[in-house]
Amino acid sequence: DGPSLAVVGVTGAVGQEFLSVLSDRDFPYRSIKLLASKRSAGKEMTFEGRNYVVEELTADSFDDVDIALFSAGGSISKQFGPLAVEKGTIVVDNSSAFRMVDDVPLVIPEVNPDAMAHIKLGNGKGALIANPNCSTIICLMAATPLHRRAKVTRMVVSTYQAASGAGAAAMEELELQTREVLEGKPPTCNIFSQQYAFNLFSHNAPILSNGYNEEEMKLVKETRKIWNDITVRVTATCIRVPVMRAHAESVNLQFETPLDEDTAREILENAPGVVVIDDRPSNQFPTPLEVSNKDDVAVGRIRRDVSQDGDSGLEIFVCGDQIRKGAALNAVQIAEMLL
Ligand code: 2RA
Repeated sequence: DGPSLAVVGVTGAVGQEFLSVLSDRDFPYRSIKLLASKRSAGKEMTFEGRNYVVEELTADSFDDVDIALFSAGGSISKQFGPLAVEKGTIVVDNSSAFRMVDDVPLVIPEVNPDAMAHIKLGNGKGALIANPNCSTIICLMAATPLHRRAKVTRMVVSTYQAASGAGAAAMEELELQTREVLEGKPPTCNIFSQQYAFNLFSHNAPILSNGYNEEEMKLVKETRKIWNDITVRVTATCIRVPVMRAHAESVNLQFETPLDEDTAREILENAPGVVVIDDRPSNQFPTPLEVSNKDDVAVGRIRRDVSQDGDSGLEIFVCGDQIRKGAALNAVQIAEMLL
């Protein structure tokens, strides 16, 4: 038993991870529709021992759907999300299309579940809930427990973002380029305009008039919305690095009230969805490979910020799987809150 589901963008990296997470967590559903573009319609997929044929996404796809998980890009979400809501579907949208719309909850279940408390399944009323950007989710899973205790007044984030954030094709290109470079061949650059293997570059998102790119401003704006705090000062530098599927982020926090590193470590050790990897003697700290394909976000390098007076500043280093907790797991957890 359970709700009827639809997965929109099922052939993409996040779409496939939706299915993995739904299965891993035994999400209850009475039916599931696999939806994709015309190009992918007709493909056969096996899910939980049953064979499905991918259907083309149309305006009529949501007639009998209770919950739809979207990850097919902003334009598809804009075109079909509102149509699904009109049919009474609750849409959990992984795109950036609606994240900053005032009455659309932007939710990390461990962080701000109350933001979607008014949305109920089964009353025939559709709704739209936005999944935050992956680098925002990963950062705030660690920063929020500390914020709740000592109120963050300023957050400086430097991200080291994996290929998966640019899609499955970017992951394939990273692998191809790595082979090519090792074989002394010129790298194939289709997804990115420059060599990615053995290199790193400023995130590929468009640069805005203030010199920040869209990825950086997502972190700034989404943090303020999720924390419901327009006073917190946030700045970010987002970099694409040659790593497959997990983001790493260096986070500097300034607090309104002092927070010493031991207390911070204790808070993080008790934080939901967070694991502390902070072994100074053996220099063992979070790595993208360690967190890949896992649910938890790992945090380490927990230390007082020596550039600040007393315990008003803290440095941490966070790693999280971009496709899982950064996208699919977070969205499925949102859907679980509707059950
Ligand atoms: C990235 N945050 O990593 C984006 C994916 N949504 O490029």
